[in-house]
Amino acid sequence: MSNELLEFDVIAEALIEKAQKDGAETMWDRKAALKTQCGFGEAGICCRICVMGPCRVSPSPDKGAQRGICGADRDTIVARNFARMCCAGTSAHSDHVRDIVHAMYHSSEDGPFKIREEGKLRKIAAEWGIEEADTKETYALAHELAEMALMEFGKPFGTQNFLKRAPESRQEIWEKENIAPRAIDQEVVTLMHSTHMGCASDPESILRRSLRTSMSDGWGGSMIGTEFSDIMYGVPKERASESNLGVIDPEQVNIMLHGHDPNLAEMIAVASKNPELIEMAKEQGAKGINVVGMCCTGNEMTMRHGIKIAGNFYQQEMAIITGAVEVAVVDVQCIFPALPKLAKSYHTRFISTSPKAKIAGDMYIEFNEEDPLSCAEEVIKTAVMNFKNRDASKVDVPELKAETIVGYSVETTIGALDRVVNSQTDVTGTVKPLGDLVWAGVLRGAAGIVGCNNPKVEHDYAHITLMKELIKNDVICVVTGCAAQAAAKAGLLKLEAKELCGRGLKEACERANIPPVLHMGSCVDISRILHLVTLVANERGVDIAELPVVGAAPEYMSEKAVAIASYVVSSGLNTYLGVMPYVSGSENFMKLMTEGVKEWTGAAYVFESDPIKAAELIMADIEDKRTKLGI
Ligand code: NFS
Ligand code: SF4
Repeated sequence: MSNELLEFDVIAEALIEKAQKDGAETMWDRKAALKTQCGFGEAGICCRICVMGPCRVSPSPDKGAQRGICGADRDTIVARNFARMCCAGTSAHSDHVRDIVHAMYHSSEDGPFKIREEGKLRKIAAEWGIEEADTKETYALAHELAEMALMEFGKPFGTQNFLKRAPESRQEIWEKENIAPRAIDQEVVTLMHSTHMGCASDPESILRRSLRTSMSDGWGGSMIGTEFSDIMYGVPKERASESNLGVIDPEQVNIMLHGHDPNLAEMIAVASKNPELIEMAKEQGAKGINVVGMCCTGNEMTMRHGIKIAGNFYQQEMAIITGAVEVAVVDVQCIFPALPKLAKSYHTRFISTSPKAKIAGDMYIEFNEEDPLSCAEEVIKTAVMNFKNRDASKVDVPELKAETIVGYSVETTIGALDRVVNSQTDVTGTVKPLGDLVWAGVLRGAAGIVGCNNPKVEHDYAHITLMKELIKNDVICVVTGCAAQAAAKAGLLKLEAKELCGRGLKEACERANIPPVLHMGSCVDISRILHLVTLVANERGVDIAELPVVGAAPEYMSEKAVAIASYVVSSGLNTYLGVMPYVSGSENFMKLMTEGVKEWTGAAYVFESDPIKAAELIMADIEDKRTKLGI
């Protein structure tokens, strides 16, 4: 285990030592056992798309095998592998969103799934062209909208409804470049087809199709997910929360919610307030029931309920190693299959709930949208009854936690911006103040910083370093996913973080009473960032690519992040990746990603692993955009 990797995270080292003492295996043990990772895989030049392979071709054009058995060269092989990552990433986001839409389809006045934001329901219904959207009975309208959303996954004709939000110039680019996404399922299926053995070999065509598929995530599945979750569970508002492993309370029954789909998490939040279950917990000697969040479920729950965040991706094992988690309950995505085994080193019960992500090794309680509360109650009862099985000698919860402010949905952000303007004389309820701040140079620009943790990068180091560098240079940051949790833990989501900013951003934070880094939610909620950027572009009458705004994923690891980068680039924003995707084996494909794509979308992928250098590149990028705008 390399200790220098861990210096940034003061908690990690102690807990990894504890794991060793407890005989528990962690990702670091497994990483060490893997020894050197496969160079061919890392370069993307191993193909196992058909069973004549696997074919690994040489990274060098001068020596070694140049083609696989079928004749596919390194450009084709790299492009196809990349495309399939976009397919999987798009599928993951969008298919979890499909479940959210199903829940809305099952919503009713007296059932567990309700419509909490009628105004937003009617607004989206009108946006999508449903007639009489302002007068129809609420649940009839919700069911109609849900059916329409389900068609976004499989409609035979047309493109995604939400594309119309974008500036016209952007919509024209998407049409012209043939990257306007059609039905989500269709885009994924057709790209899987294109990358089947003996189909597309042209890397440019494969990259374009990858962009289109990813677009069906960003402007399709993810945007639907955000808007529909808001309609059912509430639009996030500014609220206080806490973050880091110290939110696990040794005196309570601790339930760690991990995964992505707000359906399960919302039901657990409801059930955890059931007085009978709380009473039951007290009978077992606990002070109460403490639900804590991990990864994107943690983001969803903290944004809407202020439920505390136990940590980000890299900390899922550490939470269990504290010895104080009664139940780790999960649904889909980013869950280590190692958790059930790890849980057995402690008293923790591991419960998987989704037929799409049945994880072997401990309990399975299926979550069913038609009777969602029964699963939630069973999970809580299991946790409560497990409290007595805790081994006090193995309990060690680090005291570290940070205060944080979360909840910056587009609506809430606009509300905060209203504090900047004079409500007597200026219009309120728009993004104009944000545009004004950027145009006046008080803010130099904005950066969306998103994505995961990856053991290839020192934990949270790249996230935090990049954010700190940018806010120092008056660039406001909007964050989601595990990057948002990194910011939370580092204290960047507090009002006091303004002290780390340049003069302009500090002043803006003071006037709007916001932190310089805004938590916008889960990774699906990157659609909120797209929406906000779109509103600013529309308000200024410019294209998204003209704005001094960038995307960054400094520590990503998942296929979802690859799809995200691809739809952000397609949306016109340069996207800075801190970890190299598996494309280095093809110089031509890399060139397409870093240059070629710019000619189609006005933006490109930028690879830079050093966050300080990335910040320099971003500042140059932002200043260049400003010069071109003449501001
Ligand atoms: Ni995003 Fe959320 Fe975290 Fe990465 Fe995983 S939790 S959807 S994929 S690891 S940011
Ligand atoms: Fe090899 Fe071609 Fe089959 Fe890939 S598709 S495994 S390169 S023969």
